[in-house]
Amino acid sequence: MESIESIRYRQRNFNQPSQQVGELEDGTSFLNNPKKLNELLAKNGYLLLRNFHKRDDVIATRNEVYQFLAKESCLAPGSKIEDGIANPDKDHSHYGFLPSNLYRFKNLRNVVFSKLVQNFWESLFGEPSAHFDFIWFRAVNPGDIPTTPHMDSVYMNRGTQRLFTMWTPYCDIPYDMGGLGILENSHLNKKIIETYGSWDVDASCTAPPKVAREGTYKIPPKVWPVSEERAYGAYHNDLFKVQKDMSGRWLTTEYNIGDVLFFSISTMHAAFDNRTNLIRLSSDTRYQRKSESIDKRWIGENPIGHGEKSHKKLIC
Ligand SMILES: O=C(O)CCC(=O)C(=O)O
Ligand SMILES: [Fe+2]
Repeated sequence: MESIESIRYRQRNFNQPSQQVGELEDGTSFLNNPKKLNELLAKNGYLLLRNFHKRDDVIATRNEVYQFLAKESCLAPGSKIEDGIANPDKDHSHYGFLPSNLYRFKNLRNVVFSKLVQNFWESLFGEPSAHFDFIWFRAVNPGDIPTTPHMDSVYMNRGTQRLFTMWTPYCDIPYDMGGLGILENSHLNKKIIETYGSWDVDASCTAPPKVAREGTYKIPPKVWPVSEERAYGAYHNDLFKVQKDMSGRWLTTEYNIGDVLFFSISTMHAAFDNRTNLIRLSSDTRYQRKSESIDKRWIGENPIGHGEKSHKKLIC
């Protein structure tokens, strides 16, 4: 068993883990107290709830996805499908996000769009909830570059800003498998939220924007970042540097099947290295009040998502 201090990012350890990393606060005991959950979400920018989903539904989804991966020769030959052991001879580089036909998997929809989830949000919102149709489903292979630090807002801020992510693991994720981490108090960092956090990855300037120097944010909000290291919407590829810029510890935990982590689109998060021989499975899905405007890129049978069709030109 490894300790939380062993987590790594891009093969680097934390220099002073006792000050730089910590455990996420567990909100499970307040499950039936929406007032308290709302307070906790506002205070921390996230909610960790253990055993939230029906375990059998999560396991059914996990098995369905591992079966799909087995057909693609992604699992180790001769291994048990449910174990999710990666095929060391397979080039996994084209995976990361699994293909969108997975959305049709009934088991997956039973987990992420269940009555349980719907009731949960309605009790927190105090009014009907809605969700994006798009489902982000990730298979993270041993040695893959983990998710870079980002706020979800840069990918989905064309509707309400009161939008929340539900991150669901489909296997147990001990520290050495690299689960999700939250940067403590990042959701309260107005300066970063109003600069980096209000970018839109599908927008660009008609005139070239001033190139931002590292650590400075002179680019007008809503503009695609031009510097390399912020490509694909990351605040920065270097998780350690993000911590220096913003302070706060990186908070994570060991996740078990059934657990969920909810967070706001202005909460900085990232993942850690998967140092096991197993494929890590998780989904992320989005929820909001039904009465508020919704980002149309993620709605419908075949959401248009990022790219050409979503491109917005700005004068800046
Ligand atoms: O699972 C991951 O590695 C990243 C998840 C994420 O970025 C999200 O849930 O918004
Ligand atoms: Fe994210």
